[in-house]
Amino acid sequence: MTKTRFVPSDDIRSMFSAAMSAMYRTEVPAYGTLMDLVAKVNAETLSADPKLRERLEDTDSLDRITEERHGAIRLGTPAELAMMRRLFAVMGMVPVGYYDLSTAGVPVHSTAFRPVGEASLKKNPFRVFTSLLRLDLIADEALRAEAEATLARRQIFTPGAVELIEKAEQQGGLDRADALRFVTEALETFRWHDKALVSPDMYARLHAAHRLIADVVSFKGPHINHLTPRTLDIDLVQARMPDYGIAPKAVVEGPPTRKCPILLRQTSFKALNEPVLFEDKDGTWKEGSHTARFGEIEQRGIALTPKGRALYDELLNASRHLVRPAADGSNAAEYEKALAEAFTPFPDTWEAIRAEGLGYFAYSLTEKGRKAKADTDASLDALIAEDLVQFDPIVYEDFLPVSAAGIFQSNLGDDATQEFVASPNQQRFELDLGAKVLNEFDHYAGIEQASIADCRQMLTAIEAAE
Ligand code: OOG
Ligand code: NI
Repeated sequence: MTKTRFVPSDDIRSMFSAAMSAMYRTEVPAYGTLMDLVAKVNAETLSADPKLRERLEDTDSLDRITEERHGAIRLGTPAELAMMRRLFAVMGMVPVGYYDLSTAGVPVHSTAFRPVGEASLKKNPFRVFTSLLRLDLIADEALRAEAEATLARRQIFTPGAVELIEKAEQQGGLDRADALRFVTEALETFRWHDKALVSPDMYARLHAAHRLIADVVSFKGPHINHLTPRTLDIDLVQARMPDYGIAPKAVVEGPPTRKCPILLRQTSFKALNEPVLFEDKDGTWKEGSHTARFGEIEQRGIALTPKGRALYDELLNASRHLVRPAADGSNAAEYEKALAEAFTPFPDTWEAIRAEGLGYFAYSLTEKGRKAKADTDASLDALIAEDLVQFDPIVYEDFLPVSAAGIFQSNLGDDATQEFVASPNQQRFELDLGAKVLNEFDHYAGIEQASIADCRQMLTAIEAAE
């Protein structure tokens, strides 16, 4: 009997993200324009900075630099979330991190499904920020019940997708024909539907309760609401968007521009108003519209330790006490200035970030370290001081709740700000998900520890060989 060959899950993810990108460019032409702008800025940045080009050639595949890094969806029920976890697992994506966005006025909590190993991230870094609607935060009980009933009637996965998810789980993978079919079937879930599930009247009521509730409850499925390529110069793309006929959100989310980038900076173009048909009680279709889909860009920096993250949160808060970014962009320059000033206490050299224990680093032997006989009992600092060991920042692969809320707000319409009582409920989320989420700090600490252990092992091997 010949053994079936399974397609590696990393390859299925690559196939899927390429298919999603093609679909989204067709559905949202402005996104294609953004992609072109990003490719242009990346090419310019690389030709102006040969050192950066060299470094990226060593660490990333340069030809895929503008490929999407993430997308986002919003789900309506625990059952949808649980099945989504199983769907992403087929593509080697697992839930990492828990984000409570209720504090920021958005009635959802979220995780990111993403690949975790270095090889998998390199092969294809695609991840999906996935939110679950929290109807428990909606005060109007009648509306909540109506929303629940509407959500209970929809089936967001095709029978083919479910069948292939089960098959992958039973067999431990999918062969080529099944993998291709899986990608096609899975893609259906993320497609845009211009015929709503609800009447114009119900849409209006959901919308009045919160725009996000209307976005989740009114449609047949959780349309992908944005895709996000990586840019090498986010400030430049932000500045040039208007030249390309697309309206950027007011400010770039996250930390200010720095020499040593930390965490994640993001910006987007504003969501488009798209025509939608709503079925009235008499069975006729009424024209209306809905605003949900946009395009985003991201630039990533070093993953911070809990200490570094606490400092980041404190400084970001401090800056927002000084200037709160206005949705219309009227105080954008003032906000940028306040943000940059607020962040002066955050060291801006890799040496200082490391010395103060603010960021995670991957350690490796230097040229000298690979040859020299070292004192294997020496401390890490001593090995670095002797130029035997070097360190490189570990890239932050996750998300930031305050930034995510800023992205949500700007594409839900900027007047949508609403207060909710902060109520993180990771336990409930994990129960609904059917699994625990990976703690991102533990994950980065593990990568750092493993790199140190590797260095020590190699030094010991060199010593033994002498
Ligand atoms: C998700 C917003 C969060 C990000 O990049 O922080 C996000 C959404 O709007 O559904 O994608
Ligand atoms: Ni995003």
